[in-house]
Amino acid sequence: MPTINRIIVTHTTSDVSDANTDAVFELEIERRNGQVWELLKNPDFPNLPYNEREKGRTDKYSFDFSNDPINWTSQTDMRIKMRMISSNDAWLPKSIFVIGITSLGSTPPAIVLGAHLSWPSTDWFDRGSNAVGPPGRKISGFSGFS
Ligand SMILES: [Ca+2]
Ligand SMILES: [Ca+2]
Repeated sequence: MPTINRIIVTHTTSDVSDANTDAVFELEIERRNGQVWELLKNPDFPNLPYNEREKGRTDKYSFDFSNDPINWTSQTDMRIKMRMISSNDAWLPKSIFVIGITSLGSTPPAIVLGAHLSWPSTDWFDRGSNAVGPPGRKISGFSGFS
């Protein structure tokens, strides 16, 4: 199984009304232990030098785990979530891709951890009392190939 030194997340925000947000997000990497999902890492998404998650715009994030690489055991026993941790300003993506970069010289050099070509238009991220969706959603795995 691959050892992952870096994770790249690329997402595009939907064009629909209020899809944009200025909220802060974290990445959550979890491993299944029996019936329980254990949190391994939860780094904040880095701040990019412009206004992120605006309508129709694509944002790219890189998470460096080279000091403590991730042993990616399988797609069924590992998962990656994205969680809104500030604001009540809902966000709706229209695509999300998650790439794992393995250690230098290893084969394969990268693996696709998540591919959501058409993120479901109902699957908002949100927080607060009138939230239109949960703050955290799984972004690993595969969906929406149409
Ligand atoms: Ca919004
Ligand atoms: Ca924004």
